[in-house]
Amino acid sequence: RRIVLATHNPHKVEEFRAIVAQTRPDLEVVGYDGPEPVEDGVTFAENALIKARVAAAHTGLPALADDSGICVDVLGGSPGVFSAYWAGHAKDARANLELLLDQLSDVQDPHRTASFVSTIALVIPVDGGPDAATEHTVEGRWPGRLARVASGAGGFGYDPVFVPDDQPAGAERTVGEWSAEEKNAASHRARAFVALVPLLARIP
Ligand code: ITT
Repeated sequence: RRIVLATHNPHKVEEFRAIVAQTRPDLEVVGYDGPEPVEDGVTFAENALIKARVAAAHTGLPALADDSGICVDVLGGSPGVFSAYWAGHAKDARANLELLLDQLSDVQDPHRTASFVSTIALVIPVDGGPDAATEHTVEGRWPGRLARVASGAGGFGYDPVFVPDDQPAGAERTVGEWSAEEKNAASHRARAFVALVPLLARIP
């Protein structure tokens, strides 16, 4: 059975394929290259639904979308839904994380806490018209803190500056230094997917 993943971010496609293969190897995750919707929601859930609805309507397939970001406690949850564009309009991952490190330059531990958040929307088209669909959203949160300097070349986005809490005591590795397997077993996206699994059973 095919399910379309409504993202233009190739890293998300790779991570979803690995995560889905662990629990639902029967699902074939297909990419989406249709129109890119305007993400003008103010929450992760709104933006994830905006993306999944467009892909479901465009393909007629059940659609998944992830809207995600990093939420820094001392910044009141920012960058949050603005994570992709934190340093401007160019979706420049390096500029984004450098700006964030600058903004936190005076903040000492233990106040550098942050979480990665992933909200996954599932939109299942149903018989009864092009606009008829059932919709679900789930959230995964991965707590940690911001490193002082970027390190590691793995992953994408803010991975080189995010130090998850769930690692052996004393370990200080950023997600940029984790393997893809380690990240996909622990991440916000993997946690959201755990909550999604029972809902996937509703796909007819
Ligand atoms: P799509 O909307 O096409 O899915 P996108 O990259 O623009 O792709 P978002 O709007 O959800 O996706 O923005 C999420 C941003 O949050 C992303 O660009 C990264 O900067 C950051 N982010 C999300 N998940 C991340 C992760 O696992 N590791 C590092 N940074 C992440």
